[in-house]
Order: sequence, then structure tokens, then C-alpha cells
Amino acid sequence: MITYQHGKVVKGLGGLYEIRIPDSEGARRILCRAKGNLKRDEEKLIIGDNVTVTLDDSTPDGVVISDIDKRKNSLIRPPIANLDYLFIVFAARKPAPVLETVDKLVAIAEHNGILPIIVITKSDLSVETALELAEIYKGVGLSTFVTSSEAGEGTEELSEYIMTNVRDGKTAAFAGASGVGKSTLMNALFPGLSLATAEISRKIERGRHTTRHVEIFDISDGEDTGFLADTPGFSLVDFERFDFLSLDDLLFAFRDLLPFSEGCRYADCAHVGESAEECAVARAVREGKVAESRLASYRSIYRVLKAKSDY
Ligand SMILES: Nc1nc2c(ncn2[C@@H]2O[C@H](COP(=O)(O)OP(=O)(O)OP(=O)(O)O)[C@@H](O)[C@H]2O)c(=O)[nH]1
Ligand SMILES: [Mg+2]
Ligand SMILES: [Zn+2]
Repeated sequence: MITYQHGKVVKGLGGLYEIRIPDSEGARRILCRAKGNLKRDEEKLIIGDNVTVTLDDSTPDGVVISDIDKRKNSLIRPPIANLDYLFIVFAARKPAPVLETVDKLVAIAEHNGILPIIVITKSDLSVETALELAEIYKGVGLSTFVTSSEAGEGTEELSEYIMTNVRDGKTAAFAGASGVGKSTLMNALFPGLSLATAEISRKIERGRHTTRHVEIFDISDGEDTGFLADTPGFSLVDFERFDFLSLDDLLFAFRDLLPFSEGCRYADCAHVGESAEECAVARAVREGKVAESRLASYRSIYRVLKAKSDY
């Protein structure tokens, strides 16, 4: 008799988790709870975890999540584990893009060994802005997509990228501020999903936190399916508050700035206030080799991390 099985946590509903268990027909889903120790902070289950489910008559569901596999990585925001790709989504307009937030997400992905991919939405509201933003991130060296779910632009290219790369059990997530159109875009890419979406607030031009929970979907039928998660959008305020890497690691999370740092006059150059004569990163910006916004984001994150390390 089989007493335990392996699966993936795809959704959480209060204390219940939905576990996807592969079987001969593809996969089935069961709902169950986690053992007591997997509810505590340090070992708490998160969506994306690969787990063991064990038969146990003494539990309310007859089965219980008994173990979590070692994680490849895990993020705090969005809260998800074992990602291979992070699609960083922001709108050309409504809400206005905040590149520092985008760059933080890129840095978080890089630091965790997750491949960041840039997705600009709502290009129908301003094609020019969308294309300018895309230039910045192509310059960083990241795959970049310009889309409009409304006009059906760019969705085919993105869909093709996802179907080619997010397969064989690989996991990806859409992340970004509330209201940028993550769920709308997932619906456009995978019409079967029917995810809830809602208009942004007209007054403050911000999203309304329509998606409340992380949920992972199979994106095709076969055994070689990949997984794609929709996640709750964050507000700018909650993005300010979380730590993600150390001062020493920061430059390594900026793949476009890193190569220039070797040319700085002083080995301990922090690339924050030094003149372009001394700092090769500042020089690269002046010469148009690196986007100004990228160095600005680096400097802003540096200052926050520095203040914390001095404290
Ligand atoms: N003009 C335009 N509007 C769009 C586009 N994509 C989405 N929207 C609108 O943007 C609003 C927010 O879309 P959602 O998909 O709910 O945004 P979200 O990123 O999932 O938001 P949260 O779930 O709160 O994180 C909706 O009114 C959508 O119709 C687009 O390509 N063009
Ligand atoms: Mg949503
Ligand atoms: Zn420098």
C-alpha cells in the first residue's frame, strides 16, 4: 500500500493547502493540512514548495503534509518558493511605472538565481513610453516584452517564450505592483484561467489588490508541463519595508553596472557619489552605456542598505 506521495503546493486556503500530485492521467489535486511544525514561522509552508503527503488516519483529512523538500530559493514578496523565472510586470501608464521598484525586483531575482524577465503592459496607453522603457531593460541584457492585453499586442511573443522555456516542471511567476494588469495578461495568454481582474482607482491611479493569494497553474496538459503563478500586487509602501540582500552583494545583482566597476579609480569605490572622473560606473552613465535610472536605483538601494548596516 502507498502511504506517502510527492506533490507541489499550488494554493493555500486558510489552513488548507491544495497539493498537485502527478499521476497516470497527468495530475490530481488534493486538499489537506500541514503537520504542526510546518505551520511555524521558520518552517512555514509556502506556495511552490515540493512536499510529501502522508496517509494518517488520525488527521481530519486522512492525509497530512509531513515534509518539505529543500528549497531552491524562496521570495518574501511575492511569497513563493522554487522559482526558475520571475516575470517582472509594470505598466507603461496607469499606474505610472516606478523603476526603482522594478530594479529592486530584478535585483532580488538575480540574487536568488532566478532569471528576471521584463514585461511592460498597457502599451496601448502610451506606445512611446513602453518602447523607451523596453530599451532600458534590453540594455541591461534582459529579455523584454512590450504588451497590451487590450489590443492583443505582444502577447503571442510572450506566450511563445513561456511555452518554450517554462516547461519540464519549471516554475515562473508574474510579479509587480497592483493594477499593472498581471491577471489580465495571464487571462490573455491562457484563456482557460478566468482570473479575477478589476479597474484601478481613478482617483489615486493605483490598483485595488484584486488578486489576494498566490496561485500556481499548470500551463499545459502533458507530463512536461511548466508552472506559472499569478501573485498579489504589492503597493509601493510595502515594498519599502523588506530587506533582501547585503551591501556586499548589491552590485552583483546589477549585471549591467558590474562590469564597469573594475575601471573605478579606487578599489573601494561605492559608485554612489564619486565623480565620473573617479567612478567608471558614473562614467558609463555619462557616456550613455548604462541607463541613468539603473544607477539611480542602485544608489537608492545602496543608501537604504548602508543606513541599516551602520545602525
Ligand atoms: N488599457 C489597458 N488596460 C489594461 C491592460 N491590461 C490590463 N488593463 C486593466 O488594468 C486593470 C487592472 O488589471 P488587473 O489584471 O486586475 O491587474 P493586476 O496586476 O492583476 O492587479 P492585482 O491583482 O491587484 O495585483 C483592469 O481594469 C484591466 O482591464 C492593457 O493592456 N491596456
Ligand atoms: Mg491580479
Ligand atoms: Zn565606482
